[in-house]
Amino acid sequence: MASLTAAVAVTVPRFQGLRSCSSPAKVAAAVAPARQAASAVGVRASLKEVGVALAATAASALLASGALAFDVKLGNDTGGLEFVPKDFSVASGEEIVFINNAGYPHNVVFDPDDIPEGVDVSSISMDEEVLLNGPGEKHSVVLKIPGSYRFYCSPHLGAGMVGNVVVK
Ligand SMILES: *[C@@H]1O[C@H](CO)[C@@H](O)[C@H](O)[C@H]1NC(C)=O
Ligand SMILES: [Cu+2]
Repeated sequence: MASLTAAVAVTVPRFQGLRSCSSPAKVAAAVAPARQAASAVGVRASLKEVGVALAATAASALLASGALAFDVKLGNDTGGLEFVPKDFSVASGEEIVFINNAGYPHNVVFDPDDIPEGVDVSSISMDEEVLLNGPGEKHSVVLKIPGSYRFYCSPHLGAGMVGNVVVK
């Protein structure tokens, strides 16, 4: 619960829709009927269960909507040829969004020899020849199989533009 709360607090400001649907007024409105139902049967414990169920529903909805996406910059802010961050971990099923920042063109190619067994590399990689040329252009992936995945930018591989993500 604590980590869920922290994740939501960090990422929600990017999303107007989510911000409004998680406003205190609407949360109170959603919880109020549950409170009445609980007091009607007079079981204190059921209130707690409703809370847990609401949190679980909210967490899966956030995951499905990409609201918990992990952003990675392509090129650092001064045009350095690196992923920012370049070593990180995400939860299985969490969306990773690579965003063109500076020093482009860039791309995101997963190393077929350095990803978990059973992963179809073509479903997560960009083509070596395809480049993100404009600011803010994106490549999004969702990695479900746990393990370590190595990726690189093909035009800048020689310059050491490589990264690694661990899916937990
Ligand atoms: C960007 O990368 C370059 C080259 O690696 C480095 O010298 C520079 O300090 C980095 N800038 C920032 C803002 O991290
Ligand atoms: Cu690059």
